[in-house]
Amino acid sequence: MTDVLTPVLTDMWDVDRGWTRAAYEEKGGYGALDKAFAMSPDDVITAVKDSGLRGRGGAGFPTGMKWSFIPQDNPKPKYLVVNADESEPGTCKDIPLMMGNPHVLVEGVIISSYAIRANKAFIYIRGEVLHVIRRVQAAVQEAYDAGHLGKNIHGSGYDLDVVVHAGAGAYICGEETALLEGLEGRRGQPRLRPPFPAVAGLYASPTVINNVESISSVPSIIANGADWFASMGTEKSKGYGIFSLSGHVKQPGQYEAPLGITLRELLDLAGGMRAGHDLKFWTPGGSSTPLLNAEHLDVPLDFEGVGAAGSMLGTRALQIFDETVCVVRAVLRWTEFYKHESCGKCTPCREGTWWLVQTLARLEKGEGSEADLDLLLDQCDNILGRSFCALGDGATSPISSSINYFRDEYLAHLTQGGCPFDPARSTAWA
Ligand code: L3W
Ligand code: SF4
Repeated sequence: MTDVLTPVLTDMWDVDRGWTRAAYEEKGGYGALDKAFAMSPDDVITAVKDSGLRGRGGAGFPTGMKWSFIPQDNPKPKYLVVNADESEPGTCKDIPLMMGNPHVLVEGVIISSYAIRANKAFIYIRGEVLHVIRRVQAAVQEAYDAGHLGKNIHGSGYDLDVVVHAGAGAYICGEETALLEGLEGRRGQPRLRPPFPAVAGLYASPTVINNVESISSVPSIIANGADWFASMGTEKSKGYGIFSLSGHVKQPGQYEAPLGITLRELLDLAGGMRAGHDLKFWTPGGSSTPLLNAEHLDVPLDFEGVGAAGSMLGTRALQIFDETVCVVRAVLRWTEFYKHESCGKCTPCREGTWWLVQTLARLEKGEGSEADLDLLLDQCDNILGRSFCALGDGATSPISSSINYFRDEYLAHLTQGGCPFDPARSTAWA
């Protein structure tokens, strides 16, 4: 059994008014700032590199390495941008983190900006969550009032301003370059990479973009040391993270644990599956990550373990489905989401997601033929690796993985002339 650690990121969530500066400071918050200011910016980057922290937004790129790509001989201003556009279906970790502990994010922003020598940082929050925007804005204001932000922070000679920006409600703006377009006031569509943002990002200047949870992990690394962080997790996926469990579990919610924990262990923490039901399929990291099934209960939830099982760790958004759910209907629902959110820039995704929905909807209604399964896989092949950004690739993940594990269920729709889970057609519906 993996040791479940003392909460770090979630430790303020149950504290009375834990989102206030007073409560955060009472627990030692903002203590890592002076420790960081006593170090050179390069030493802060080295500490984050040594900790092994990898990006918590889905891709797992090493955070310290990303920071070290910022060219310091470039005379342009440097920027830090926090990607708080959490919109991946099932993903619900950054929003509760910002609600429960906004100051750990603000402290992380200050230390990270100092490390890359940025004097301006942006926190880009998805526009639909006005309550979160207000909470983070209030925390930023409190940090200014206490001298944690602004000029000559803590007498260090270092200046930093933070802007909280509300997005306009497009999933694609979670893609880092579409986010930058949005921040610059343009329509949110991805840019060609390279150049990566580290070289030419916001206003064509060197920019680090990191997920909320990545930046919020930085104060604990500086406060406790890189070795402390690296002592948790697995060999190549260090540290802890927030796993969000939703769906058919007794206690859905966010569980903070070292990387490498398994679904079986997380289910123990969440009270198990709802009474009388069994696990059928699940996503390890949101709907963009290929589905897994009950055979994968003991897969270590780290980048390598989930990869070896044929999926991706992604955002650690575990959506859990029991045997009462029709996988075809679930996949159709996700695919409609991708079709709706496709930004339209490239043909494989813009046209392909439309075709995927047509074919899936036909199958779900029992009106297709077995050849439609091959057609679906062919459509996926024409999107995967041919799209401009990861949205197109992600749209194919639930389809190809569900056909792999549940081909018979697709075929049952054809033999039964519709969804076998429909109460009018079957007793499988609970
Ligand atoms: C400089 C290089 N920088 C890579 C940087 C790059 C980025 C980071 C990772 O997609 C995934 C996606 C979703 N020089 C660099 C370099 N970088 N090479 O490293 O880059 P990349 O391309 O591997 O991934 P990405 O574009 O960041 C993220 C998956 O996560 N995902 C996420 C879903 C959505 C949310 C949300 O709700 N906001 O997180 C879930 O699985 O499908 O595969 O910073 O610049 N040579
Ligand atoms: Fe836009 Fe989809 Fe192409 Fe990405 S893959 S650029 S979301 S059309």
